[in-house]
Amino acid sequence: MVDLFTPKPEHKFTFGLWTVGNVGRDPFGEPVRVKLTPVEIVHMLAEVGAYGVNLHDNDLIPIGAAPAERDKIVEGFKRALKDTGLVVPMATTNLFSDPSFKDGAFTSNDPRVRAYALQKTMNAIELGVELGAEVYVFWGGREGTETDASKNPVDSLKRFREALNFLCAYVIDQGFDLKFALEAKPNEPRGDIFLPTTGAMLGFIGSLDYPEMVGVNPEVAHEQMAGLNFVHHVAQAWEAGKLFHIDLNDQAFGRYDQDFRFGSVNLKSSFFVVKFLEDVGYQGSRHFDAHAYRTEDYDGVKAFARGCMRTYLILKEKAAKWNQDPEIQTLLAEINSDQDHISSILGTYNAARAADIKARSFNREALGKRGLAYERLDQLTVELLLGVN
Ligand code: DIG
Ligand code: MN
Ligand code: MN
Repeated sequence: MVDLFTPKPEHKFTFGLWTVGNVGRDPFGEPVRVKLTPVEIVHMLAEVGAYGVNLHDNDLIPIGAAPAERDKIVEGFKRALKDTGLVVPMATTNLFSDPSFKDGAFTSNDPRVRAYALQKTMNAIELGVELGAEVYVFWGGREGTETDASKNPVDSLKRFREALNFLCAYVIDQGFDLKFALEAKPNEPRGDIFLPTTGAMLGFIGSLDYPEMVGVNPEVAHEQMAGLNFVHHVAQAWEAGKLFHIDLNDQAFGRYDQDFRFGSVNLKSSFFVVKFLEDVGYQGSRHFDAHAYRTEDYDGVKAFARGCMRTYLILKEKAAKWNQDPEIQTLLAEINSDQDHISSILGTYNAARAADIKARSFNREALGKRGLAYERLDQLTVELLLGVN
């Protein structure tokens, strides 16, 4: 059935090979689904209506594969992309699965590991560029500690900065048209991961040699694991011109990284994420870095993928309704009214403005007594989401 909520390429919905290809292994159980080939995953994503597919290097090329095998795999993958019309907007490096990265990659205490991580990333960047990727994600899943006796956090930041500067310079030297997107996570698989939130990443980018090349890839679950408001983080990244990519999923607070289907836990915060992205005209991928419940077979995995995209589109339609709802918009106009025409004295400093503000008399009691009608506004939002208005 084709309806308003049927995904189309213009929606730019993408999934990683590792998401719908997740075989359901977890720390307490073995795989529950057979492993699909990357080509089978591409065809499954085409069947559910995705626009693109993302990948870590080793999602496609087995680690240690000979160049001839690598090229053969890439050719077959490119054929599947051509047959289905799917694109590869984003690529990244797996710097967390192989035991050599057990103590991190760029922040490892072993310079041989740091050098190997650079080599692996340069090769993975070449793979991503060959497949057409325009965004390159760095998620430092092992860049952290269990005991702070093991690493000096300042040295770790310097090592991470050195690696990113090196790789930015490599991309420039190769003439690649590629932007870097840093993805934060507070913990798991390490006890604590360096640069744990998108805010920390935004503060770090300014210290790099090529800050204009580097943005962020906020993930819903990762900010919510830290108890933070995801849309506030996305808004700060957007306002800084650094929202280069986004990982959509869902998460219950105080849990391990659940990577649930988008909108399956926090409907209201998912609504405000979609509303923000659509209101500002975000042009990037809507990437679902999520996976189906371990209970599911591949029909369930397809239902999971369809659910991510369908929920996004339903919330997109709700956001349009919210923006047109007369009672909501009237309330917002009242809430933001400039009753005494005060906004004219706010803005950039000048001596006259400072004198004017200092000379003003403000009725502090009246300001404190004003009712802001947020309860009514939020109830209208909830009722819109519940479909009663
Ligand atoms: C996990 O949230 C990370 C890795 O899956 C990947 O490096 C990145 C890309 O979305 N997200
Ligand atoms: Mn995650
Ligand atoms: Mn992610």
